[in-house]
Amino acid sequence: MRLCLINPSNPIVSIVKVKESRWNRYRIWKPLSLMVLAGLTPPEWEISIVDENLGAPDYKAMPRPDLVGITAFTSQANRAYEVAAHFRHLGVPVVMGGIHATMCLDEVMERVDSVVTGEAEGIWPRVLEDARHGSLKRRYDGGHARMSDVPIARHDLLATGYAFGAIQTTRGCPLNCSFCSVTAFNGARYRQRPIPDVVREFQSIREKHVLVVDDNLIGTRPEHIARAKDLFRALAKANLRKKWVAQATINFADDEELLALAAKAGCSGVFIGFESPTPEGLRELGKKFNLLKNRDFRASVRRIQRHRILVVGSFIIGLDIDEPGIGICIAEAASRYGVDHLNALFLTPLPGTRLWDQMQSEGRIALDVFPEDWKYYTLTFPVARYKHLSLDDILRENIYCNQNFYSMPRILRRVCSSVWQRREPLISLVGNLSYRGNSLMDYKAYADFKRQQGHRYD
Ligand code: B12
Ligand code: SF4
Repeated sequence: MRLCLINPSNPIVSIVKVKESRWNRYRIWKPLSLMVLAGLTPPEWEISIVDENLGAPDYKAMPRPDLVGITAFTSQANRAYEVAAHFRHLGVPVVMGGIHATMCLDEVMERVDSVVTGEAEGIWPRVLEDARHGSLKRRYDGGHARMSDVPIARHDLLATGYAFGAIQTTRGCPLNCSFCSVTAFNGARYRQRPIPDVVREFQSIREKHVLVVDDNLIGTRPEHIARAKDLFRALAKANLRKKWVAQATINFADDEELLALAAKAGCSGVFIGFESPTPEGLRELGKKFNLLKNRDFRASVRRIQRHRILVVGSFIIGLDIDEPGIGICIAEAASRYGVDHLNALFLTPLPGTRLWDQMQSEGRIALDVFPEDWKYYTLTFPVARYKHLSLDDILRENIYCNQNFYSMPRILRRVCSSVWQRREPLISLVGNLSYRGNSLMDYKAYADFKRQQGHRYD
């Protein structure tokens, strides 16, 4: 039995429009979900994994699979349906799962043979068994998995040549920020994989650099932080010789022992969602953690960087309180905090979030012809009507924000300070130049976007 697992591309997020380009933005990150699914698949299945970010293959020339499994974030849904249609036309049954299938069940059901909602661990073997007997059901639900059931992902089934391999050590988040789908999908309970499983899987990853995909690697409670320390100790002891980056909340900076252990275990960078430069903005987003009284963001960032860990700060443009001037305000805040890189994204209502419910009830979703419009749900296009910012305003604010933060003098200042602080100046330079390059490309993307979609914001 042949199983073909497919991660569809989103042509809009390619850096260059040539699909086969090596410089596709998402070639950097190795997609994890399908490697996990492969890890759950019994040996009688011959598995191939296609990541269309490496270039869409000629499906006609491939041996005919007995079953196709497709994953998709919302922004990949359009292409997912094209791929599904191709295989269904050949009579090959198609199963789709992942975040989009879970949040937009009815839409997906119309376009594939079978949908798996939730996490796959508890249900995938049954789906395969049914497929083998030609008795696939229209819908399965995996719910939330037991973390000891998460298999060692089949990292060997995808090509090398990604900048980062990927691993997951925890799922779920209790914080439930209004714009984020993680609590809705993975639940509010913070669930941790057994540490020996994580170490074993880390050892099986071939890439030298790894993205730990956890939404918050250190969690929120003292017992979560104690577990993170145990994990870091175990990774250091295993002497993996790998560098990894992760996502965490700003409380990562509050524990010197945690930082020292993370660095010793190979942590070289951390993504932190600052989200808004103002307390009103944080309240609007429900980002309670960043609202802790007396938090000195600059000192927190500096404490992390002292351990030679780069800090990437993420901010959102387009909150109800945001007015013209917000772009520069974010760039100034990010420079004041001293982050190494800034990632500014548009507030985007993703299906299944509280923000989606609110914007939909207020009739503020501008790009709402689905599934066609999903391709714009990359957080790099403004898909909604914003309270105090017209389409022109919000695009301009993002451009001003990046122009300010990634101006050559500011880049040089950051690189010099990393020389001075003896922290990877080369990585800082390359990272800053590549963010600057990406943002320059956004200008053209925005012009095209305005020409094609501008009338829908009136
Ligand atoms: C790592 C990551 C990335 C990596 C992705 C690498 C890759 N190609 O996979 C990068 C940095 C590239 C990325 C980019 C983006 N991301 Co992202 N990302 C994540 C993150 C943190 C982890 C994903 C992951 O690997 N999880 C681990 C795997 C094992 O879990 P999983 O994917 O859910 O898979 C399980 C189940 O869903 C199910 N399943 C999945 N697929 C299938 C298929 C079948 C057939 C079956 C049966 C089951 C099944 O089984 C798996 C095992 O249980 C998630 C948050 C999260 N907790 O999931 C956000 C998340 C997926 N990203 C999100 C977003 C919005 C984006 C971006 C649009 C914007 C951005 N700039 O971040 C881009 C879009 C990329 C694109 N191609 O268009 C949203 C998606 C919401 C949505 N409705 O789509 C999430 C949920 C975060 C959030 N804040 O809400 N992301
Ligand atoms: S943005 Fe981060 S902290 Fe907030 S709910 Fe999502 S994963 Fe949790």
